[in-house]
Amino acid sequence: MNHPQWVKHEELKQWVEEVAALTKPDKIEWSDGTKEEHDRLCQELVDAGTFIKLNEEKRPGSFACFSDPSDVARVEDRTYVCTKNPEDAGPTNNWIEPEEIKKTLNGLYDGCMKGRTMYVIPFSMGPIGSDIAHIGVEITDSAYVVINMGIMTRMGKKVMDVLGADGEYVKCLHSIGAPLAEGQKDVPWPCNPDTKYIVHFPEERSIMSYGSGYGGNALLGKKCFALRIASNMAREEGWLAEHMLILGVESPEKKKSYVAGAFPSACGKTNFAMLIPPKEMEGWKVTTIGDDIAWIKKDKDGNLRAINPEAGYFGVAPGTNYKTNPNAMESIKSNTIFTNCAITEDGDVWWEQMTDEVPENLTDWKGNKYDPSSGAPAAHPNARFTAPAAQCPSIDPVWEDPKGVKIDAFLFGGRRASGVPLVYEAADWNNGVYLAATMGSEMTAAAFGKLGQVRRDPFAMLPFIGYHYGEYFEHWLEIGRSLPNAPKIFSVNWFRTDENGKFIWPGFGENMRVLKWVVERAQGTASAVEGPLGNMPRYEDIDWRGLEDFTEEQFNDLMAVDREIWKQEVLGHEDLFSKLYDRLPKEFLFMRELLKAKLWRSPEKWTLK
Ligand code: O2Y
Ligand code: MN
Repeated sequence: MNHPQWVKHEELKQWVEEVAALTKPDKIEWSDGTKEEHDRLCQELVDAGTFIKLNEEKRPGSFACFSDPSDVARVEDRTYVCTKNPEDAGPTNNWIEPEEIKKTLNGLYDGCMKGRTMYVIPFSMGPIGSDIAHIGVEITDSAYVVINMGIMTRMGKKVMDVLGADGEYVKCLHSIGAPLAEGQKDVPWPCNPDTKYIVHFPEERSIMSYGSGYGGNALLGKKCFALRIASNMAREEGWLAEHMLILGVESPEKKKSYVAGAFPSACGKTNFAMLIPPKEMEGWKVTTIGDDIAWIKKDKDGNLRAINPEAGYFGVAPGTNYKTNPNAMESIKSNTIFTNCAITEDGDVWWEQMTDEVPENLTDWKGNKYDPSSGAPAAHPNARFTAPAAQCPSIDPVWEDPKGVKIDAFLFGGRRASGVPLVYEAADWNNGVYLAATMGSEMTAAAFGKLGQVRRDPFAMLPFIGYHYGEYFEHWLEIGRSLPNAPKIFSVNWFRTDENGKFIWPGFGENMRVLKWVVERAQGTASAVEGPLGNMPRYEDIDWRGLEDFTEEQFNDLMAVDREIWKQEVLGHEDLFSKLYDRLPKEFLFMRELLKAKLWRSPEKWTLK
């Protein structure tokens, strides 16, 4: 078999040949990551009816596409972590014995690329050559995947140059599971509507995905590698792979701090990562390092330094607009792939809440003329944009620094209508780990379970942790033990509601007020009082310039700790701990008792005043 002369890695060539022998593609292409390759594949996708070229004047270099209606999101119930010992995958992951699932998958892969091209994509998660970065190679039969991986990762020949003849890489095998028989006409979004598997083998650091062409199921660098496999690598090697945004906060005096924040899916992480402070908070600035994933390693001085392993945003389109996230809107002005958005009659895209008015004559995400009276949305609720991070106006000047940025604070936040204050600071690292381990979020329509019910989502990693949560908590405690100056840890909640179900906190850019207190706490310059959950800002500790109408009473309501709600909350912690008991750090049991004691000692409704 002929491989490009820039591929020097014999073991990789052998793997490619083995996969080709099994999947039987018509041809093989190594992805070199050039603009010529990108343009050629986009044109091929247009010719195949997969891509629709958008109006070059309105969205230069951009394309829209509609997925198969059966292939619109990550498939958590088809996602597996396959360790030799089922206990190692932990009770929160689906598990199948590795040899058994490989037999099943190899059966499915046999001939699955017939009639198609097999692409080999070398990619780097993180700036090429960074000590914090790692390399993967994805084999796929989807040109859509190649284009999206080209935006979301550093991809192509330059990665092979770093990998050399014997570098380590994560094997990522992906097939849409839709071979073409001789003469069979293709469809715009081929996939396997009946059989999907997203399978991880942490012990051999490899991934096998079958049947879906969508997002996290197919762009294997993202959730599969950068979280599920990388969380295992991180545990073994003493670092952290987290479902976290990373942002920079610059003060008027130009002092820069960096904050990493974990929020469950669908909690507005991209909006927060690209926040624009209120104009009255003159001189304060937020810059973006990443909106979804952080890889964090300890440097020689004992600081935690983080990179964004990704190079693009795979953001949710519906709800994104010039009020909620102007930086995202600017990021997607060009060179963007839109999946499952509606298309306007003049060749642009649209989605719910992009504008107040619904444009006339839309084509909806199923490719039909949109009927606004139908009650159905024009764009799928999980419609996405894939855009280069470099196009974001708030991108931090050092976002590609191979050394990463020093993390000064961690934030953990869920969607909680009641009980959880706007912000509080954990007393120390261990209490912060407890806080993050017990965080929960209320179900939105997009998530599983009953609307409004709290789903425990420790560290916002529930769908992404690649091993047993008990060991993951222990790993976080262990990291803290070796830090001379550990970042402070905070809980935040933008979603508390009043008795009419209305959000009390305005959110979006106003979250800057909380961020300012957080970074000043990290620097040791802001005040706080000790509440039952941790250290809390008083009204006078927050900068209210431009939001003077927000009263002290409203703020105290946002910060109140209601003992009855917390009784339930602590029962939720107990539930979680009993599921993880075997491998749970036993300190947690004492920390829970201490929390109970603090709550029982406080008034029924603890308030700041
Ligand atoms: O539905 C998908 O395939 C994507 S899910 C996703 C995409 C970008 C960032 N975060 C998420 C998530 O589910 O947390
Ligand atoms: Mn995410």
